[in-house]
Amino acid sequence: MNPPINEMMQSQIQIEDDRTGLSIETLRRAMADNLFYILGKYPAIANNKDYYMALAYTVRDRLLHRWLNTYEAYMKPEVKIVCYLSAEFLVGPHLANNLINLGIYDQIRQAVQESGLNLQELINTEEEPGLGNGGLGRLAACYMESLATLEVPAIGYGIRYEFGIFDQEIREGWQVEITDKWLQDGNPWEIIRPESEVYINFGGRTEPYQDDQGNYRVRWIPEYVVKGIAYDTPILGYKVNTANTLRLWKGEACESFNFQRFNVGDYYGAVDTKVYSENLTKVLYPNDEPVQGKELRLQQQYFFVSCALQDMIRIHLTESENLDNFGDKFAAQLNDTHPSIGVAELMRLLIDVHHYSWDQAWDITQKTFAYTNHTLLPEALEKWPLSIFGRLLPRHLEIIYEINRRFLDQVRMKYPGNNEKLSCLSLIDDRGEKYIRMANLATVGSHKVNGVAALHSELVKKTILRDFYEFWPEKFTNVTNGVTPRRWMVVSNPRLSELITSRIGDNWIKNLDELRRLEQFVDDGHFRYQWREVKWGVKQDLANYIEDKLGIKVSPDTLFDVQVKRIHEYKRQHLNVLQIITLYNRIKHNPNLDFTPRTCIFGGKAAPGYYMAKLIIKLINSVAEVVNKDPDVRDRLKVVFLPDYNVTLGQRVYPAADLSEQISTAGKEASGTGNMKFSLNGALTIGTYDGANIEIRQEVGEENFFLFGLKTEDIDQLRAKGYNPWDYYYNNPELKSTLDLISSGFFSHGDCELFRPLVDSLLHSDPFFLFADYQSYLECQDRVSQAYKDQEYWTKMSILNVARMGKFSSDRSIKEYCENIWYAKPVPIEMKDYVQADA
Ligand code: GLG
Repeated sequence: MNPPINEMMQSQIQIEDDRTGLSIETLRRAMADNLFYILGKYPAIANNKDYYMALAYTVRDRLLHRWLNTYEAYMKPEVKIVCYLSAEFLVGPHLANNLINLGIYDQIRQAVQESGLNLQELINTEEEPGLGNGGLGRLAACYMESLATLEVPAIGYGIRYEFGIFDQEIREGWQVEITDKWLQDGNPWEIIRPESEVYINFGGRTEPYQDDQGNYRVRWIPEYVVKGIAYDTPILGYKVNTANTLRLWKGEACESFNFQRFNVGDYYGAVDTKVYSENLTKVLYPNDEPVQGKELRLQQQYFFVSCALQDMIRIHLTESENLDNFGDKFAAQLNDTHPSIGVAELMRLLIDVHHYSWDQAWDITQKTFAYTNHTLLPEALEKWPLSIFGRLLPRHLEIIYEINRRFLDQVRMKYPGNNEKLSCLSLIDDRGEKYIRMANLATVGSHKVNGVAALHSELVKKTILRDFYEFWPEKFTNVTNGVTPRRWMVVSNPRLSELITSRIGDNWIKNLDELRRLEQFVDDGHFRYQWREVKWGVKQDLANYIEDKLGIKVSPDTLFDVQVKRIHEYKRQHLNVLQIITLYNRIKHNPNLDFTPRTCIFGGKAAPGYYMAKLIIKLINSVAEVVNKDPDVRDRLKVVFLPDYNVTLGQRVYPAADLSEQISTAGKEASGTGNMKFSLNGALTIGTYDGANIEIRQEVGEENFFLFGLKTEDIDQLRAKGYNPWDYYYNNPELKSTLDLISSGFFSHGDCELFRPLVDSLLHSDPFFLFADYQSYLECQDRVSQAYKDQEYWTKMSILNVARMGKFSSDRSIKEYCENIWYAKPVPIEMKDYVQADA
C-alpha cells in the first residue's frame, strides 16, 4: 500500500533538508557528514584542507537544484545559448564566490564557526584552477559570471588542463617555474559527464565517394582518434536561479590498452595511445601573447573546438529534427583566434556528416560565429605552417581552400585586377613558407568582429584587419571589456563593499551604475574618514601578508604603488624600475628631500621562454635588495616583488592599492582589465593613453587620473622620423645616471654583464619607447606624490573613481554582446521540485 500523501511529502522535505537546507544546524551537520562519508575523515584527524573539501561539497549540494533546472530550461528549442569558446578560463577560487552568489555567506560563516573553524582560513586553502595566462582567460571567467547573473543561457567550452599555469618561485631574484598540480587533492566543483563523450579525428587522409543517391561526398579516414570527456563546473549567477555550465574537455584514449601489442611482449606499446591521447590536454601553454606555432597547441585547439561543436550539435538534435536553425539556437564566440579552426570544423560537420550543401552550411556557420580580437602585436597573430596543418587536419585544409577560393572570387569582383588586395585578404600566406592565417579565417567565418576597447577596435580597423574592414565595414564593432563586481569587489574587498552598501544600499552589486550615488558623499568629511580607514585596514592586511611571505616590513602609511600583470616589455615594468632607481638617486643625493614615502609593489609571471621578461624580474628583485637594505632610503622607499601572482593574490592586492600603474606603450595594450579592478577598488591610475585607460579617464574625469606619455600617433611620428634613444640618454642627466648605475653593477654585486642585454636593448633600439616617455612619467609621478600629501583631496579623487566605474562592469559588456553580436536574451529559471534527489 502507498504511504499517505503527507507522509511522502514529509520524506521529501527530509531529503531536501539534508542536502539543501540552510539552517545553521543543517549546514553544520552536512559538513560533518561530508567529512565522514566523502573524505573518510573525522574531526580528530582532519585538517583545514579536509574541512575545505567538506564545505565545498556542502555548498555544491546547494547549487545542484539550480543547475539541473537551468540545464533543463536550455533544452527548449526556442532558447538561444551563448557558447563561449576559449582555450583559457581563469576562474579563480570558487568557494567564496559561490557563497556570495548563493547568498549564504553569513549562514555558512556561522555554521563553520560553530564547528570550531574559521571560514576565511578554509577559503584560503582553496587551490585555484590556473587554466589561463592572464587577461584573456580572466575575461572569459568574468563573462561567464556576468552571463549567469544576467540569466543569459551560456556554456563555456574549453580545455581541462591537467597542469595549469606554472607556480612561480623566486630564487636569488630569478623566476623558477614549478609544475602546477591543481588537481592533486581532487576538485569538488566539477562533475564528470562520461555520457557526453565525443570522438576527435587526427591525421590520415580524405577520400571522395558517391553516396547511395549519387551525391559527391568526402570522407576523412583519420590516422588516430582521441576521445573527449566532459567535466562540468556550475557557474552561478548572483542571487538568481541561473547556474550556467563551464564544460571543459579532457583527452582520453578510445582504447586505453592494446592487447595485441601486450600479447607480443610490447608492454610499453600497449599503453602508447593512452599516453599520447592524454598528453593532448596535459598542460597549458604558458605564453600570454603566444608566439610559437607548436603542433601540440594546434591539436589542443582543434580538440576542444570539435568537442564543443559536436556537443552543441547533439544538444540541438535532442529537440530538433535537423540543424537548419543551428545559428538561432547557438551563438558561438571565438575568444581570440585560438578556437578559429571552429569555422572549418562546423563546415565539415555540416557538409560531411550532416550532408548540408556548401551554401547552406556557410550561412549557418557565419550566423553562428563571431570573433573577438585581443591583441595587435604582430608576433601574437596565429598562423600555422601549411605542412603541419595539412598533416594534422587534411579535410580542414581542403575546406579552408574552398572557403578561400569563394571568398577571393568576391574580392576579385570588388577589386578587379588588384593582386595586392588578394594577397592581403587571402586565408593563406604564400609569400614564402605557406601559412594559414587564423585571424583571416575567423574574420571571414564570422558575422561580427570586435576589439576590446574603443582605441583598440579603431586600431584593428586601421592596421591588422584594415582590408577586411574596407571590404565589410558593417562587420566591425567594439565591446569594451569589463570585470565582475561580485568577485572584484564583494568577494575581494568586503570592507569597502560594506561601507558603500551602508550609504547607498546594495543594488550597485547588480547595477554598477548605481555607484554614482556615492558622489553625493565626497564632501562628507566623516565618509572620507571612513573611506581612508577601510583602505588603511586593507593595506595593513597586505602588509602582514608581505611580511609573512617575504620578511619585508612595509608600512600602510606609505603610498602603495602597484603594478601587477604579466611581465612583458610592452607593459614596461622596466620603465617603473627606471623611475624607482631615479627616486633612489634623488634621495641619495639629497637626504633631506621632501619625499612622499612609497612602497612599490610588483607581481606577475614571465613566459618561461621569454628571456627579457625574466631579466626584468631579476632587475626588480635586484633593485629591491639594494633599496630595502639602504638605511638612507628604506624608510621612504621600498620595493616588493610578490611571487606567484594569480587570481587569489589579485584579490588581496587590488583592494590595497593607492596607485595603479598602467604604463604600456600607447597602442600596445588592447584593453587591460587590471586597470578596471584597481580603479573600482579606489586606486588612482597613472597611465598612458592606451587601451581602456582612455575610457576610464573619460569616465572618472581627467582631473582624477594621472595621464602621461606619448599617444599612438606621436609614437608613429617618432618612429617615422627616426627614433634615437641615445639622444634621450645624453640629454637627460637623471636618465643617464639611472642607466649608468645599472650598467655599473651596482644592483648586481659588481657584475656589469648581468643586465647588459636589457640596457643595450634600450640604448640601441628601445622598441617600446621607454626613453621617450621617461621624463613625462617622472613628472607625472611627482604630481602623484604631491597629490598624495593632501589626503583629503586624494580621498575625494578615490571616491570619485569608484563612483564613476559603472561602465566597467562585465554586465555592461555582456549586455552589449547580447544586443549587437549574439542576439541572445535572458531566460529566468523557474525552480521545479521534481528534479529533486528522490524524484
Ligand atoms: C589580452 C590583452 C589585454 C586584454 C585582454 C582581454 O593583452 O589588453 O585586456 O586580452 O581582452 N592577451 C591578453 O591578455
